[in-house]
Amino acid sequence: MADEQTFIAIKPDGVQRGLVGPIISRFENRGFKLVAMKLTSPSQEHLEKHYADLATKPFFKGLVAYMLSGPICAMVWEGKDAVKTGRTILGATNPLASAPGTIRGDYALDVGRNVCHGSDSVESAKKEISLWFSPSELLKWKHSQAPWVFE
Ligand code: YYY
Ligand code: MG
Repeated sequence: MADEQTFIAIKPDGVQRGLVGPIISRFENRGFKLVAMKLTSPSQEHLEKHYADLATKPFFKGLVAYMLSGPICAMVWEGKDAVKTGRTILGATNPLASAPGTIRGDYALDVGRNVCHGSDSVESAKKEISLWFSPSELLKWKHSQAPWVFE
């Protein structure tokens, strides 16, 4: 599945803490291709839609407030097994359970400030990409390093 896409978003704490570059580097270094990216401050309604599956959770209100607290760097990354590998790069939801070497395991301590979002399935990646980006924002381009990354 060389062309699988996943939605990755650097949350407001990640942007404020200057982690945009280091997080992008992890996906670039692994061999993934960036197909869309924007710094954005979405509405409450948009964020409630993004986290609709969690609407009944006790932390939902705080989660939406946190996501509204500053700009978010929204991205789409493409490559082999991008969704599952993206989650591996991210680490566990609770940073205390995230292995060192993962984004959350290296940069976070608290579940409510876990720095970065990544789609949890191919189906949710499709939903999230279409919520955050219009089709024209997803660029089709040839990654010159692809033959050096893929057999
Ligand atoms: O996909 P992931 O971000 O790893 O976790 P989700 O279960 O989808 O929860 C989304 C988001 O909610 C999580 O990144 C932090 C926050 N959250 C929380 O504040 N407290 C919890 N007990 C669980 C999740
Ligand atoms: Mg999730």
